[in-house]
Amino acid sequence: MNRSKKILISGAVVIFIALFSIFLFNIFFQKNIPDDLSSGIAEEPDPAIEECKILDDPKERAQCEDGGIDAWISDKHNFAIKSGDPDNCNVIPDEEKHDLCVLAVALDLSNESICDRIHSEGVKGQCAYQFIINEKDFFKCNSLTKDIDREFCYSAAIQEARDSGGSLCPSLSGTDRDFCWQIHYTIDAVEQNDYDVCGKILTESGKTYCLNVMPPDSDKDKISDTAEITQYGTDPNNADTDGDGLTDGEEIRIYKTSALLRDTDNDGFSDFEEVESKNNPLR
Ligand SMILES: [Ca+2]
Ligand SMILES: [Ca+2]
Ligand SMILES: [Ca+2]
Ligand SMILES: [Ca+2]
Repeated sequence: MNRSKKILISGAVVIFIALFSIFLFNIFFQKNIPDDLSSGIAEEPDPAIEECKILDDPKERAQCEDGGIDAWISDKHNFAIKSGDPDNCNVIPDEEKHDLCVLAVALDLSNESICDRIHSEGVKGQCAYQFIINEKDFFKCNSLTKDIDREFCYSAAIQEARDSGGSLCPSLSGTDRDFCWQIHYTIDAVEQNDYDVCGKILTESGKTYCLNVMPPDSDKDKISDTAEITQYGTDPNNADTDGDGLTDGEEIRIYKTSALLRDTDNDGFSDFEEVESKNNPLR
């Protein structure tokens, strides 16, 4: 084989290897390249639109695919309420969402009999419960089976009477009356953020209930732990932070003196001494 033939063959081999490498590289690259690089933007299916597939009616499905399933359901709710017809909820295939749609119509029309069209027992109970709460009738609350529901119901009835400037409690008797005052004063205590209001409740269990509803006050100085830490800088575990004989609660709530200084006005007499001797501890 002469020299020029050798060069020709080596050249052909080099070209072959180069072309084969490009071929292999292409196969590898096509396989491993992420979809979104090889075909532009990724086509991830939108789950909200995927869910629209459960709808048989092509018109509804198209409407659903427009904004997703949640927007579609919300549209159906609004339409059912606007039309005042719970049958318009029937287009919603998901049982619970259908039921909630019917519940919304029942409440909007204040028509309790519509609750009967709800399929699931859970939502049906919720519908009836809502009507009892809305009636704000102390005695009807008794028909609720869960303690927490009954309490909420009583509170709604008592609050209603308070809002119209009166109190429901004097019209009741026996344990109903005691319970009514317990709720009434607990609402007052929370509203006024005043632990003393709980003391107006006659039964011991009622007082405890009220104090449990109020925010925790570990040292019982009538300032909540949170307020001591974040608002006043006093010790939540010491009723008299500055040790002057007046509790943190008395200083902050009654005498407006500093709960951190024994002698707020720095006149040589402690806050306690001035309060005892009826002098002004502030000047
Ligand atoms: Ca406290
Ligand atoms: Ca304290
Ligand atoms: Ca003090
Ligand atoms: Ca003083």
